[in-house]
Amino acid sequence: MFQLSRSVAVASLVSLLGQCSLATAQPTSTDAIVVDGTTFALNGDNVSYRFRVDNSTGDLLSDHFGGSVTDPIPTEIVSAVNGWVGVPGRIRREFPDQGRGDFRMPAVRVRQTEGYTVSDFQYQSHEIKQGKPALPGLPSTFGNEEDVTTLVVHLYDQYSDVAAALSYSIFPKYDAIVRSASVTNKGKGNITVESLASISVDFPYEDLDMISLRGDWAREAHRERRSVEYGTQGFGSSTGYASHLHNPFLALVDPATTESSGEAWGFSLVYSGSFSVDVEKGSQGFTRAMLGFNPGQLSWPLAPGETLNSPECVAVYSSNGVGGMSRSLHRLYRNHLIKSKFATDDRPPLLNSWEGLGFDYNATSIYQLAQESAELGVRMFVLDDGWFGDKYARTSDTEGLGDWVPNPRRFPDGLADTVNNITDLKSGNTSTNLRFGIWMEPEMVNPNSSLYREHPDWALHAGSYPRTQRRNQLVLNLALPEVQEFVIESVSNILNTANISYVKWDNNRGIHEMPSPSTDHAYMLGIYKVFTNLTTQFPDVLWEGCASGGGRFDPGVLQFFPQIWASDDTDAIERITIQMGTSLAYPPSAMGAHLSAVPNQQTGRTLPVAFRGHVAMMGGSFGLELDPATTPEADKAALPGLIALSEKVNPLVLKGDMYRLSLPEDSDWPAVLFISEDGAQAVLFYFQLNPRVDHSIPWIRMQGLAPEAMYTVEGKGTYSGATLMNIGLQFPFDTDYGSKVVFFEKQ
Ligand SMILES: *[C@@H]1O[C@H](CO)[C@@H](O)[C@H](O)[C@H]1NC(C)=O
Ligand SMILES: *[C@@H]1O[C@H](CO)[C@@H](O)[C@H](O)[C@H]1NC(C)=O
Ligand SMILES: *[C@@H]1O[C@H](CO)[C@@H](O)[C@H](O)[C@H]1NC(C)=O
Ligand SMILES: *[C@@H]1O[C@H](CO)[C@@H](O)[C@H](O)[C@H]1NC(C)=O
Ligand SMILES: *[C@@H]1O[C@H](CO)[C@@H](O)[C@H](O)[C@H]1NC(C)=O
Ligand SMILES: *[C@@H]1O[C@H](CO)[C@@H](O)[C@H](O)[C@H]1NC(C)=O
Ligand SMILES: *[C@@H]1O[C@H](CO)[C@@H](O)[C@H](O)[C@H]1NC(C)=O
Ligand SMILES: *[C@@H]1O[C@H](CO)[C@@H](O)[C@H](O)[C@H]1NC(C)=O
Ligand SMILES: CC(=O)N[C@H]1CO[C@H](CO)[C@@H](O)[C@@H]1O
Repeated sequence: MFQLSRSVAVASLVSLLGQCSLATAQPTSTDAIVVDGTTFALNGDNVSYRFRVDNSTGDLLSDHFGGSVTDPIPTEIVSAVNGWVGVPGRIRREFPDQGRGDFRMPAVRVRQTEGYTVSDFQYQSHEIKQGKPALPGLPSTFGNEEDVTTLVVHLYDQYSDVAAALSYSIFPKYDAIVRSASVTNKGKGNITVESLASISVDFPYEDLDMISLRGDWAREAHRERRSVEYGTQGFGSSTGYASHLHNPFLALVDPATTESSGEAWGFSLVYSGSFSVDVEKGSQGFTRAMLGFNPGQLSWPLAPGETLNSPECVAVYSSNGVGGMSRSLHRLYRNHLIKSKFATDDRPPLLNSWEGLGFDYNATSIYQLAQESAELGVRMFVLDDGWFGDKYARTSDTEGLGDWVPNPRRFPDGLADTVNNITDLKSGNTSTNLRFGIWMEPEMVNPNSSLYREHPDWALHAGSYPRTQRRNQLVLNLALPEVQEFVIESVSNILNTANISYVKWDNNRGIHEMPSPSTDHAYMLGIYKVFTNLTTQFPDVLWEGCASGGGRFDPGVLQFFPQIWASDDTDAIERITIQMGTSLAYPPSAMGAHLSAVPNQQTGRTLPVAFRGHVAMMGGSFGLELDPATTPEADKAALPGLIALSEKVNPLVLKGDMYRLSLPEDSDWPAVLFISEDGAQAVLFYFQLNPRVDHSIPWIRMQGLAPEAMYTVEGKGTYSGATLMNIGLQFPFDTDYGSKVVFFEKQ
């Protein structure tokens, strides 16, 4: 029998239990990191994150993550212990461990040498570092001493001699806190880390909605909003990659939060492998949110002295709705995640050979296609799949992957000869040379290849279980140093043989059989090593990530590759949803988006060429996916103008702030406004999805403009920001699938 719960002040709880002191010390400064004894505050321009040590237990307790609070905060009152849930299950914790009365999901689970999974991590010390140290072997946000400050809290489990460290970095201008965790075996026996979250936040709120991005191949990043219910709910990936199925991103929002108002917390995991996102509303009414490794694919062995570092998770807070949350993430990622020199550099409009020629070409027909592309005004020609393999020539998807030598029959004079001829072509009517890009899929192997004949053990497998093929291919085990070397060498060789300015790095299947669960993370450490090597060796190459479309669209990849192909679905209507969804977490600069031939290869739909072009130019990397020789004349005639327009909007898309004015899931008239960093220019993208007969012409209201400033709107006149935001503008459409691109100039 239990007494009914009742609330007691901390003081009486302490006397009741004789063990639990929750009194708070009180930092009051607005410095980025304020420490008072063992009470910690991280302060951004508009965010505070506060936590403290419970001196009697050594546990780290959460106080606040939300709007700015720089004053002393009220002492927390904790409900008395009645029933089964112990004190650890009634408080908000920073690093919940397992086995001592907190029945919610643990952020860490260590199988100790003796086999049990209890642990007790207690505060030991802390340190503050100006700037932000890199995370060993893993991608991470970066910044100098003015941008970011880091607090590291060291914890120790004295019963098992296991140490943990929690790293908190604050980027004050972005209202972003970046968290990671590590576990070190300080004992004499082997232990296994069974789960480790990068971040775990306990919110004192019972009513929250969660927003995530779900999908599948060719329909990535569909926004899903649901209310957080009692118990656990979550999603993740066990594919070995971030995957199309769920993106490593979570937003928690107040149920009343909209695109432009209300509180929103965004969490984005800087990792490209299997992951787990869990949200749990516990019996006490708190909501725990956790992102990190997928515990089903970790079991990471730690010998004495070894450490496991979690990836880092970025957490941003905004009181300006989901849009405000996205813009914080966009700015942070543009300035402090993407390392490429092309992060905010104009991207060359390109033409990719795939939809035009597929596997069926030779040096002559490729050169011809490049010539036709150059005439249209593109700045880069990309040779897609089909150019490599000798004994097992890549002329279909049944062979050749792994044999990274140019096909001598298709390129009898060598690849360099073709590249030289193509880069001698002039783009459009300009004197600028065409650039050349190439497609590769370096992590894969076809059993029909010389590589596989020589090294069958390099493919991922589990003992004698059959090696499941997808698209006739297997995945190389990037956890092996010899495979890392092989990939570095294969790609370097190709890049050294010809003047190649761009690489599209594809990856067309998930991981099935693995030698052990920990291979999942070991693979990631391996591939990050390869990415680091190649992007350091070839900093002038523009790298684009791709994995059957958006199968690896994550912040880990963005560290190395400034752009990622958002989806194999190039249907412009589908793309509005996919690109707007992707923009929840990722800057538009990061999205590859192409105008493709009609009827669309995936949906069979035929859309006007302008509509296709306008949707594609909302992505940072614009291109064409068609064969000019078979493109209808009227469409072809429109292409030079659309390419030129894409170059005009590109700087705003790459560096501007994005406002999603209306969403395709809510409205027949989705719209996006990009505003330059200095606010001097803006460009509106406005679409009509379905034709409307005899319907009033809707008013589209802007956001993010200066109310007092005057703006000249192309073709409309000059209006104040207040008028444009509070009343808006009308744009009639006189055809099916209408689209408008409208420039604004601030006076
Ligand atoms: C907890 O311990 C730290 C370090 O000994 C001390 O600075 C701090 O004042 C203590 N806090 C409380 C609330 O007793
Ligand atoms: C710990 O693991 C290593 C490597 O797996 C093994 O060689 C060693 O014998 C193990 N040590 C103990 C004490 O079990
Ligand atoms: C290249 O292909 C075209 C058409 O597919 C063909 O006419 C031509 O003879 C081929 N050229 C070479 C060198 O194989
Ligand atoms: C190897 O390639 C041939 C075609 O050259 C194909 O028929 C066969 O299915 C391929 N084998 C595998 C294992 O993909
Ligand atoms: C490249 O140009 C040279 C010189 O004009 C020519 O001999 C060669 O055939 C061309 N190669 C290709 C693949 O177009
Ligand atoms: C090049 O100039 C010609 C003649 O003025 C024009 O028809 C064509 O569209 C131009 N090409 C591009 C890519 O601008
Ligand atoms: C490589 O091609 C680019 C674009 O055509 C050109 O600007 C550059 O000079 C070329 N570099 C070399 C070494 O030929
Ligand atoms: C890349 O890897 C190669 C092969 O291991 C090595 O020789 C080279 O030094 C590495 N380069 C960088 C920049 O890491
Ligand atoms: C949206 C919001 O509250 N913005 C504020 C963030 O903090 C800066 C500096 O403290 C203010 O100027 C903004 O108004």
